[in-house]
Formats: sequence, structure tokens, C-alpha cells
Amino acid sequence: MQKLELISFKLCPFVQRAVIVLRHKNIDFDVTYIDLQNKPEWFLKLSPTGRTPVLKVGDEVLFESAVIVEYLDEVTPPSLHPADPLIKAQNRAWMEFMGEIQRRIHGLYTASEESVFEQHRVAILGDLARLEAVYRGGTFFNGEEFNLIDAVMAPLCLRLELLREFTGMGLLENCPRLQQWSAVLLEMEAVRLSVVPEFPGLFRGMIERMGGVMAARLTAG
Ligand SMILES: N[C@@H](CCC(=O)N[C@@H](CS)C(=O)NCC(=O)O)C(=O)O
Repeated sequence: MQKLELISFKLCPFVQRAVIVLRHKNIDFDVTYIDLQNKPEWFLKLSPTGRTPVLKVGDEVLFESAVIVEYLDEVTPPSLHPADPLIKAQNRAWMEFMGEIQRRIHGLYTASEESVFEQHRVAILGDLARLEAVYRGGTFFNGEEFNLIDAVMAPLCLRLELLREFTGMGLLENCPRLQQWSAVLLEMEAVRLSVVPEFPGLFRGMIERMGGVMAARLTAG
């Protein structure tokens, strides 16, 4: 396989998707961290969107985390997708949906007004309830095997868990099946090793720096 280099930002949930797949499939890769507040010139030349993740495959460039994880999965069979085309397509649709939830969670950190914060919170609760309703109830989303959709869910679970720890806000409170799924995912080695060890502190620091409604809810510690 060609040499892989992942361009990462330590707090990025979309990068984390790719790292989980890389780790789960034992794929060799190099990682280069950048600061998104201060994007290097070389990164802006490489990335059409100016966003992480970017995966360099030899001299070629891939961007968009969904495309990156699908590529990684395809070049390292067996696939982490379910074989049935309809279930696979449905999984992809829910993976997109998870990206939407992630964007709303970002909206929670950045909201500086209670009303905006509340709008995001209610929307997230609605989205999570929809996901709870379609969850088939095995160890993982499709049953007993870890699939790509589980890799995409894990970064969300990590953030929801840290928000619960740091602010007491339990967004999964009414979703027992998602809670169980989240606990399984967060225990997996590929997930634990998909962020830097100092991630919880960095995450808390990011919320503090935003200085919004979420920052005001951080409990001491
Ligand atoms: N749809 C993109 C989203 C990536 C994304 O939003 N990355 C964020 C960091 S988590 C970013 O690079 N933000 C910097 C910017 O938008 O300027 C993907 O799935 O890769």
C-alpha cells in the first residue's frame, strides 16, 4: 500500500473517524498535526476546503472524512460495511446524519445566547431520539460486528460523554440503547487510541476559550 499521511487537528471529530478505521484495521500511517486557528500555507495549498482531515496517499490527496473512511475500508478488505446493498446504503445515510449531529454539537460550544444554545440542545435530543429508534439493539449498530457506522458514531459518543462529565448535561439520558452502544464503543482500543492522551483537557480548554453558554456550565475541576 502507498504511504499514508493523515493531516490532523487534535480536537477534530472528523479526523477521529479516520484514525479509528486506521487503528481498527491496523493500517500503518503517519500523522501530522496542525493548528486550525493558524493554518499553515502548505495545508491551504493541499486542502480544497481548508478543513481537516486530509489524507495523503503517496502524492495524492483525499479530503472529506466520509470519503476517507470509505477509501481506507475499500483498500483493506474485508470491508467494515454490511454486505447487503440496502443496509449499506441506509448505514451511509445515518453516517451523514451523525455528521449533522456533530455540527449541532459544535453549535452548543459556540452559542453565546441561551436561546441559541437551547435550539441546538433540543435539535440534538430529537436527532438522538431518531437514532435510538432505528438502532437494532445488538452490540453494534448492525448486530455483533463492528462496522464503519460504529467508527463514525464513536467520536460523537466521546464528546457526549465528556460533556456529561464536565457539565452534567446528559444528552443520552432518554436513549438507553445509545448509552449501551456508546459504552461499548468508548471501551474499544481503536477508539481509545484515536485521540491524544490529553484530549479531555484540550476539549475542556476549547469550551472554556469559546466563552459561551457551555463554558458557563462547566463544573469546577
Ligand atoms: N465534512 C467535513 C467536515 C470537516 C470539518 O468540519 N473539519 C473542521 C475541524 S473538526 C475544520 O477543519 N474546520 C476548519 C474550518 O472550517 O476552517 C469532513 O467530514 O471531513
